Amino acid sequence: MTSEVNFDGLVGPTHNYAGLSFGNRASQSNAGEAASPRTAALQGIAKMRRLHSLGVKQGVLPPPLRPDPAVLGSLGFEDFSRVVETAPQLVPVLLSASSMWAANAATVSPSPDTQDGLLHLTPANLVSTNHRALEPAATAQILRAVLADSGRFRVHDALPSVSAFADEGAANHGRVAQTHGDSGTHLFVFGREAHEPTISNGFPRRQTRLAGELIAHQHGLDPDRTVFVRQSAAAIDAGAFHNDVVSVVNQDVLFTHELAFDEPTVAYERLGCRVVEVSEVDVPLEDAISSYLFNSQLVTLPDGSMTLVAPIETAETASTARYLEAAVADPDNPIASVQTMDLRESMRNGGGPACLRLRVVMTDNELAAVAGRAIVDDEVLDDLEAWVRRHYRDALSPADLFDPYLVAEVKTALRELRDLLELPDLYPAL
Ligand code: SUG
Repeated sequence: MTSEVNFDGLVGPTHNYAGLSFGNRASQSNAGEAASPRTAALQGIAKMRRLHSLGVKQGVLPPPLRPDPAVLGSLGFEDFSRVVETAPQLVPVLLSASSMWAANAATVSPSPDTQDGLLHLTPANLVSTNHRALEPAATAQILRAVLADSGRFRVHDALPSVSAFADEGAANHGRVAQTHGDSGTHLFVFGREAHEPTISNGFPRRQTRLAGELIAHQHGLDPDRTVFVRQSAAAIDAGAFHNDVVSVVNQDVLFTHELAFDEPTVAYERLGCRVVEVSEVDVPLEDAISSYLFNSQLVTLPDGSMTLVAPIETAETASTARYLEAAVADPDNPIASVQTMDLRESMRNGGGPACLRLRVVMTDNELAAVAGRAIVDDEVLDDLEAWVRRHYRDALSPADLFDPYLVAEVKTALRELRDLLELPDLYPAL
């Protein structure tokens, strides 16, 4: 059997609102507020538990060590306290917990689609934002610790960190397949060509077409089964800094806002899938982006029906609440049910349910080869919850990032997490 596993990024102990992401409206508008790492992590674990209880396979990707000792070294610092004293503007950048948004961890090509029959992953270089550009090496290390079986999994290095190869991972990628086990068609969404500027007037275009083309080639995908589509300028400039803010694919269904793509009809035809298109009249782009309707997880349940795991904000926004009520009542709409989740801590930094997870389609043998306790059940989730309650602060303001005890607390917590998850190779520097 083949199934889709949702690997969620576990929120790290330094979760905070530093306003680091230009073009991400939530990150900008909540800058400077106090965050609650504990609440954020518990909200994330509650989502994993909901998916698991629905019968959907669930995995976890642990947070990287922050600050990253290799990054500190490359900046010429032996000790983080020197950064605090001499380069305070780098403190939020070096302590960001942004790897929690696992949709940006990597692009994934499952084994039915690749030439060599391996499951391929390429960590995203995330070069478009300073704080996220520091993630890829640690992400590769974590993916290699979790997917250690080199006879089945191939974790590449990220593309070089230059603007022409700007890559944001699975957040701009979708896989269309009749069932998860069938071979798929890969949708690569880009905001610009490699030679075009990142910003013309509006917000940054974080993904190039070239990055997707290189990854498709690296993974050995069939060129006839890859589709490259430009994200609409309207969507990016309204705040859809990743395509997964305005559309989502599950199996043979594309759930999308009508303004998501530059040439939507061409895209739909090339994908050849069922399209559930939501009009601007029914849900204005503005509402779609503030509620994160399309940043929901569209998942197939064991009975074959599809459910939408949506942020609670979709129930609080009139147009999206109305849309979802009608969708569930409509027998022709594949969304048969909706689960709303409170993920406000992550949402306030621009991360909804779909941002928090990396989808990996796996055969049973691949699933069995996942290392340690990274495939979770209630017992692992209970252990993670207790671990969060032991180690995470209830509140963290930007000023608290300068607290000399914070870094020591992170180290103690992550050492314990490594043992809890039985993943000895997670943090070579610890
Ligand atoms: O890259 N926010 C993330 C949110 C990522 C959401 N992911 C997807 N849509 N798949 C980003 O903009 C904010 C951090 C801060 O401001 O402190 C941040 O990095």
